[in-house]
Amino acid sequence: MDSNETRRTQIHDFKPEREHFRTEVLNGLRRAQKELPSKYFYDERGSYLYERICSLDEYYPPRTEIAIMKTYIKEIVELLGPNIRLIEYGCGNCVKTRILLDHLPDISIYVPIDISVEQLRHVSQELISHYSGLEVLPVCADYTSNFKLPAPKRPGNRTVVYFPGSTIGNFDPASAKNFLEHIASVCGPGGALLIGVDLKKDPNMLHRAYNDREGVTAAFNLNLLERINRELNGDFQLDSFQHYAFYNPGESRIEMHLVSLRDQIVHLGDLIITFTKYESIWTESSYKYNLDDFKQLAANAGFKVEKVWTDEWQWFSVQYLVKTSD
Ligand code: AVJ
Repeated sequence: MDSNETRRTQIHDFKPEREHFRTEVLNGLRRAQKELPSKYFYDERGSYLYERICSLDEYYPPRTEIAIMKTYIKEIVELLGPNIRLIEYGCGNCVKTRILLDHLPDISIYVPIDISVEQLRHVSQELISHYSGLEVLPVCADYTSNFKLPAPKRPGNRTVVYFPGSTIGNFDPASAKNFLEHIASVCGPGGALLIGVDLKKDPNMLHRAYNDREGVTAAFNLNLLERINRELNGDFQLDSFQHYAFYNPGESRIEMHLVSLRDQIVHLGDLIITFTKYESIWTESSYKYNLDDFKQLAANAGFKVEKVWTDEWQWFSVQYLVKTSD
């Protein structure tokens, strides 16, 4: 503790470099189907817009997942067990985590990992002042990259990874398997994964969730171009691109695109990117699963699904997976 009794956390910073951002953007925009990685949505404004999305009527996942957590919290914390080290991938504002923390009085270590440094700093400070016995070890990183987890002062009984929000939906099937394998190795022997997985449902409902009436999702999508303009010296004209999102049932995914409304050229520093009218940049996929598909994916990655909780309409699931011994 500091002399003034305020505990402070230090962020372990593996924040992606500007140069890495540039490389990924340029590689994506050079493809026949132009693409941008969805992880770059979350700059300060993007994180704010995502929070607004989360309070939209049409965007059912957050409130559904929170309701599931609250309904089954006793069962959930029972399975997590005492004295755990909890590692969270993409903690955002930690609303769901707090439900866990409130019911895990003996948790030892919490490692929030997020790509957005502003939000991470803010929530870490809040958590340490609210949960006095908890060791908080925040990490700023693109969690699909390589980085080292900070060492705790004292070890926990076992590691549980928390991966809520159906962020796993952003990974295509091959990458999802790789990432779950990576999580399995982070968990170690006896470890577990608590994960939120969005489920297949009426495509019209999915369509509404990614095409809200207020246009917040559209602003969230377009903000990526604004970020590129600012950080990579670009000159995307935002009113020449349009948000376009649809459910692709054959691939079981929402696809978000930004469609060029005219023939145009865009500069990125001294590079030139050309767009033909109605050509798109694919900015995000959000895969939807059924329970059997996800069980199979988990099994392929070294996890056994031990428990599934869902809402009464089976819109969303929270699943507890244990590492199978290898
Ligand atoms: C944060 C990845 C779970 O895929 O539903 C929300 C992001 N994109 N609206 C999702 C998002 C458009 C969201 N995830």
